[in-house]
Amino acid sequence: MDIKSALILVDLQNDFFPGGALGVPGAEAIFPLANAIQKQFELIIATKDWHPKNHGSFASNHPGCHPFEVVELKGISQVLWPDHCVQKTKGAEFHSKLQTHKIRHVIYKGTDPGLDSYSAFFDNAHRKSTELHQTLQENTVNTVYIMGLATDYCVQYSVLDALTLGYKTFVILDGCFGINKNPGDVEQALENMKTAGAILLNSQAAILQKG
Ligand code: VGL
Ligand code: ZN
Repeated sequence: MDIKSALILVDLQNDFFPGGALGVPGAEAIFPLANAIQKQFELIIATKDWHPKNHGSFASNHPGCHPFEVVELKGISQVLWPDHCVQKTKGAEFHSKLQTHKIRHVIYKGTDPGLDSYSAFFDNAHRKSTELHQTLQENTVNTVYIMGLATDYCVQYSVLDALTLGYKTFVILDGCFGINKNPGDVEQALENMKTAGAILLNSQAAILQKG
């Protein structure tokens, strides 16, 4: 089978970088690598966490609750976050250090106020899908390289769904940074992805392999 691959850049938005509403420690180290690796790909897709102001994942929308507490939302467990990536705000924009001219599609997720969406493919209840799978199918992609933020949330769930949907899935390790709400979360996420069949590699190896 011919390999046709796509690069998926997950949530490289201001709010997920240090200084942002939900800054991931160390994440700014991603830029040299995110920009360099784009040269190896013809098809680059980026995702955006894109919440309405009244989003159910925001602690501010649950009176008496605080960020990082866990509640139930429509029957599923939900971590409450500080307000982040609110539609059309500066925090939801791509970071200015990210090269964006080669990004062909932007996939928006987390738009339903009642449901969160860590995965770039489906909401957390697997009720609705984004346009990502269809976009990949239209481009006859069978292999995805995934990197971005955060390892233990959106990267992990996007990778697991990509595998379930049948994509050969590479995770670019040095291109992922995690939140580690609980110590060990990132390690566990990497283990989960590996167990599900993802191939974990670093950016240099990905470049060599693709070059
Ligand atoms: C994310 C928490 C809340 C992510 C998005 O991009 O990993 N994490 N919303
Ligand atoms: Zn979010």
